[in-house]
Amino acid sequence: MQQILILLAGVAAIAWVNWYFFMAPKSARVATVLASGAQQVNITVEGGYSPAFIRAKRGQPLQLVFDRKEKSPCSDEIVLGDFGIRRFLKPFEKTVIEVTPPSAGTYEFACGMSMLRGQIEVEE
Ligand SMILES: [Cu+2]
Repeated sequence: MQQILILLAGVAAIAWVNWYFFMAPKSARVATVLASGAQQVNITVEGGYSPAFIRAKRGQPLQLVFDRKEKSPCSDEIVLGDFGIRRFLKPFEKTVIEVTPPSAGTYEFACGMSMLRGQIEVEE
């Protein structure tokens, strides 16, 4: 009996580890929908992008408000390759970049050197 309990505990622990590392959803921030119908999300830029995972809807304007709280040269530029956008982010200022994701899928954004990265998960 005791052996069965130990076995069950072991199986449960393995299942939990698998879930935690492979199946737990990446914590994504869902863009706020404004009265105008546009979607908006604030992204803090400081040694990375926070949040780095954003969830938004297809076909609606999406305003990415980059709030840069540093002057490290790494985050000088923001690049949204899928939208052909490369923009300078002024230190300690907010820069709004508006895009309209044309279709569902994953869109990436990164710094000018592709060291800092983020993703926009677009749903129908
Ligand atoms: Cu960089």
